[in-house]
Amino acid sequence: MKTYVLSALLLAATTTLAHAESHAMELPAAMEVVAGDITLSGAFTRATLPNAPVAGGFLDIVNAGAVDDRLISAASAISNVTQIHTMEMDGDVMRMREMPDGLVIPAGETVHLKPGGYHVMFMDLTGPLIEGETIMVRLNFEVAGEVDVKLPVGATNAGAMGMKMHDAPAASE
Ligand SMILES: [Cu+2]
Repeated sequence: MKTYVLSALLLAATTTLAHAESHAMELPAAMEVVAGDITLSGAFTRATLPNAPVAGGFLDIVNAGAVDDRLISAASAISNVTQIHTMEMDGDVMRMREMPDGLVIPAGETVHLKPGGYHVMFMDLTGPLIEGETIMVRLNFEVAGEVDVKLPVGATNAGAMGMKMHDAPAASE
């Protein structure tokens, strides 16, 4: 709390700061969705700039079960192609890549889909994503089956990395 107040005084860009300070973003409260042993929470996406061809979807996936599950695919009306992506180093460059076999959600573990890491990739968008709106995404799990989740659309930098913000708060004016 103290940190928050201090930072709020220092920064005009309190929106970004709030993301760094708390998982409870100022987005409409992301609903928790339970399907069998799988629980989805903290889902969000980001507003797109005009004519942006792609957007990312982020959420936390908990597998409380005794067997591994796998996020096989995703689909949404906002994109003609939707893939599950990972980020990996290609030489000195971080690139994203489709995971053709999907993303394993190990038994008893939580997998975070977040900016800079695993994400749902919305490609060939059918329209812009507008901050404050909500999009629907259908996730298809090997064990838990199809699960629909709402992704509130945050700012273009929603969920920007907290660590970075903490390390260099002055950099964001
Ligand atoms: Cu991607």
